[in-house]
Amino acid sequence: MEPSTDMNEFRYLLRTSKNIVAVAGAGLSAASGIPTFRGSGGMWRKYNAVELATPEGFSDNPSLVWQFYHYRREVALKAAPNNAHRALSLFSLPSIRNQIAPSSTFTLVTQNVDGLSPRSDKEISEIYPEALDQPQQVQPRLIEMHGRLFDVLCTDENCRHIEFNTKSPICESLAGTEILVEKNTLDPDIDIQSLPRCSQCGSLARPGVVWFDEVPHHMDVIDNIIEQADLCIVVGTSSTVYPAAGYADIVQDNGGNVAVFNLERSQNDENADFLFLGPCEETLLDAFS
Ligand code: BJW
Ligand code: ZN
Repeated sequence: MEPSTDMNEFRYLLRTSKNIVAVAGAGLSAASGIPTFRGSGGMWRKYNAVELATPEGFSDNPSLVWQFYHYRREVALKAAPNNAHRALSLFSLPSIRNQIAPSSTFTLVTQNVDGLSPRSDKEISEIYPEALDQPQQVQPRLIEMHGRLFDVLCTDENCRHIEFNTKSPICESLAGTEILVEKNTLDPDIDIQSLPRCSQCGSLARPGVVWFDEVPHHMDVIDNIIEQADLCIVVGTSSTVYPAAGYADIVQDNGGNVAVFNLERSQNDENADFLFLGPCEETLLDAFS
């Protein structure tokens, strides 16, 4: 059966669901000017994912990888949350959610590393300070499963110090190299000693993001949330990268429902119960209204 596109029917489902999870991807931040990975204009069309987003790529050439992540940090620092982030942040406030989905829990599991969802949560909480008085749910509001662009992680196994660092540029040797990234002419020879170093032990540091073949963060917590969920809202992801790509199936296998919000058709969306094609910064606002 084709997925329903009836927004009123979806709003009724929201109202009657008890454990709601949203699984988000790069499309959530597209309207903020953050490039996606796949599809037209996607970063993996222009840059080599194996060179730039694997542990082997980093050990082969940390200079290339740091330039790529320095560029990504600079783009994210200049960006601001959009209406899709805000719609999810508002929905994550119990006082607001109660009017749309009474007595429910909600967690946003995002694959994005750009920090825009936590920034949006903070901004919305400042607008609705009374929401903080509401009884808090046990589950976290937000999980950044692929790490954070602004975490800097020590590569020394015995140290593993991690630091949240929004310095721009992160170090002098990377200053201005964002132009090289845009031209796709990265410099493979920046001296390793002048790349970001651990503030505790001085070893080479790496971006605190989850690369291919690495285990995403908070897997136990996420697995539990997915097992409990009776509604999975899939937002702006191509649903090609596991384990996130498998969450909708698990919820459906457990008898729950799946609603996909994407600009265009995505992997496996024919099996969804609801499909809302269009920019999520518009469709999500409509869904939660
Ligand atoms: C809009 C929009 C708008 C645009 N509105 N929509 C073979 C088969 C199956 C699995 C594997 C396999 N070989 C290897 C694997 C595992 C591998 C994997 O899945 N590979 C696939 C490519 C096949 N996965 C891993 O290695 C993961 N780890 C793992 O599996 O560990 C084992 C383990 C797991 C669990 C327990 C125990 C052990 C790690 C994956 C790490 C992915 N890392 C990256 C980089 C992160 C850092 C960084 O940002 O640089 O994560 S890659 C990249 O892809 C990034 C993203 O988070 C991720 C997903 O991409 P996303 O978000 O879906 O973006 P796009 O561009 O693909 O899609 C955007 C969508 O938005 C499109 O659909 C647009 O239409 C839409 N859109 N504008 C709404 N306005
Ligand atoms: Zn260290």
